[in-house]
Amino acid sequence: MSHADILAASGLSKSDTTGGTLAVRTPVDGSEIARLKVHGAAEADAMIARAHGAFLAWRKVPAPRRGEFVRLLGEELRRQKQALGALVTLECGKILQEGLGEVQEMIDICDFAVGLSRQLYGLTIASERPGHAMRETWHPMGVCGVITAFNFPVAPWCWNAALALVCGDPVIWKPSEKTPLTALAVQKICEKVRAGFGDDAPEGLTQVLIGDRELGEALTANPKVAIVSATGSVPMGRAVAADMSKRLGRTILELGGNNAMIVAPSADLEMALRAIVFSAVGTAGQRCTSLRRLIVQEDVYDALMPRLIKAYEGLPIGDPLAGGTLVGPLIDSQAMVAMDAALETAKSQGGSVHGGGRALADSHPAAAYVRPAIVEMPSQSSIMHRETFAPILYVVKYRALDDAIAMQNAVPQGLSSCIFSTDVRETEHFLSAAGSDCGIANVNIGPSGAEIGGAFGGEKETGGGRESGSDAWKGYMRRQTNTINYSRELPLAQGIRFDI
Ligand code: UN1
Repeated sequence: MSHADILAASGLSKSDTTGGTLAVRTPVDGSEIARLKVHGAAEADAMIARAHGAFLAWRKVPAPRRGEFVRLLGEELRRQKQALGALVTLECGKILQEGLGEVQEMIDICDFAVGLSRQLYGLTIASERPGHAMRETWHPMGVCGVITAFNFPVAPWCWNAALALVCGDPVIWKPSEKTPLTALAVQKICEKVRAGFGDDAPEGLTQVLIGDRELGEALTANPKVAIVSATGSVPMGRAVAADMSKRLGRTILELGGNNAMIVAPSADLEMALRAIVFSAVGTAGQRCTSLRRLIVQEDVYDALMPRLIKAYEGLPIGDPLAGGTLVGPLIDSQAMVAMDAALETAKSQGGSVHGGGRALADSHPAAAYVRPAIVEMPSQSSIMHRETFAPILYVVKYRALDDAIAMQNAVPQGLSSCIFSTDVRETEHFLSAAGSDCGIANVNIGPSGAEIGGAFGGEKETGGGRESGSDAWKGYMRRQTNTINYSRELPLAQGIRFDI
């Protein structure tokens, strides 16, 4: 399929993709595939006003009916999975299997949200006063702004949007400037669903803002945007948090990760090997959950490392749309420069590098294909405390498990983590309060590739937000405590007497 065919198959017309100033390039070969019109701050404010109007109507639509909208969205995504998955691959460079996986993640969270639309449960609470009842109810919160990153151009929008929509909140999406086409294609799907839904799905229920960070600032500045959920870099998250805190708005932040795997002496090394390779080189090391640090017990180090280095040497690097490719390109040449710089720093800190460097330079001179790198480090030096969005896997040895856990927790980020061990004492210790400090802690699987059923997010510089499954929906609603007096008396709480 040509690049133009992929655009057409995902419902984008010539007029959608031409005539603007924002150049969109595909990392597959570096060529320009679209020029999009960008929005300005005034248009952002108009969208917010429209979304707020939509909120006033949508909050009164019964939640299961709102769930029906998300059910239809999931159905349409099922129909368009192939086309949208290919567009994800074309626009961000992840291999087609992962592009399709991302759309599946959207479908999964839609299914989850449909069930949730009948389970937005509150509580009944025992009152200390006779003839009184207490309860806790959950109400729609307001407009939800969603800022997403290039590496997962569609799934994180859907984790937020599917929940926000059943919770009664319209959504304004500001995608990365590097991946706006997938957002436009998804918006077309939403509009199609809305057109077939009925009058109770208001105009402005879902909207897309195309442009740079100024538009993100339009969302954070406007008090009509009740929630801003942002996925991306730590500096971006700090800026969002600072702006939102000025007006005490709500944020959901999912920022950097610096995820580790501990390989213990009892580990099944064959399984560990497969998990390491998928989680370190999948999406060319550009997942926030990518494996970046491998902490290997010294007794199994020599059994594991030669096999790992050999597996890396055989990795098929190439066109992510072609079957058989496991490593696609980085998003752009800046990412390649950052990877080279990190490898140089690692060497200067005593690292010994296997792999790395540019690949396919002759056939794809305008793209950023790289060979994934393994770096054996003498200790966890400063470069290992940084998240470089590239396929670099740092490896260090440990002797005692507590040292490995301390090393794992010593970085500023706290998203995902895992241990490979068949010793239940070790695995339970790793999952205990004294173990991993991350939002995600796994046993005998890698740190990436989470299912939607669990809450997704992490601590420290990762931002503390939780999206997707479990009770993450509470982040999109406001909690109300109700006390109802059905007696003929007016007793005060805490036994206070106030007789007039
Ligand atoms: C991201 O990289 O921003 O757990 C999200 C995973 C995916 C989501 C990654 N389900 O790797």
